[in-house]
Amino acid sequence: MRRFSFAAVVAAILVLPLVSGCTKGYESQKSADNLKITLSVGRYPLVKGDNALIVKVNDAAGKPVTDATVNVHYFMPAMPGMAPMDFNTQAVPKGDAYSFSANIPMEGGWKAEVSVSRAGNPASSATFNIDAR
Ligand SMILES: [Cu+2]
Repeated sequence: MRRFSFAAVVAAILVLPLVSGCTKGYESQKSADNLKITLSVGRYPLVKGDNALIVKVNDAAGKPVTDATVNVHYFMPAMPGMAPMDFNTQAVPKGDAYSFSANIPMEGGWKAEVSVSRAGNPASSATFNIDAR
């Protein structure tokens, strides 16, 4: 019994990081003109199907920008035997941030170009690399 428990503990120690690695989130921040754009997702890598992502926008003073129009272009560049896959969606305000759903049809490397427009300003954009498995 004691031997079995020890084996179970060792197995848990070896397996837990692998399991948590699969559910660890993603967060990346990029500068775009005077703004900081942060893309995050709770479950990463993305999966085939629907994924809920969050965009945060902060101004030069670090204050959340909540009055912007946030468009997301997510795409998989052309690969041998596959035409490029392109999707556009508008993120909707959610608290101090914006949320959108990305429906991913294929595993692999994707890019998300996030464009932020504020009244009277040209759009600022940043591109993020995201993986789907
Ligand atoms: Cu592809």
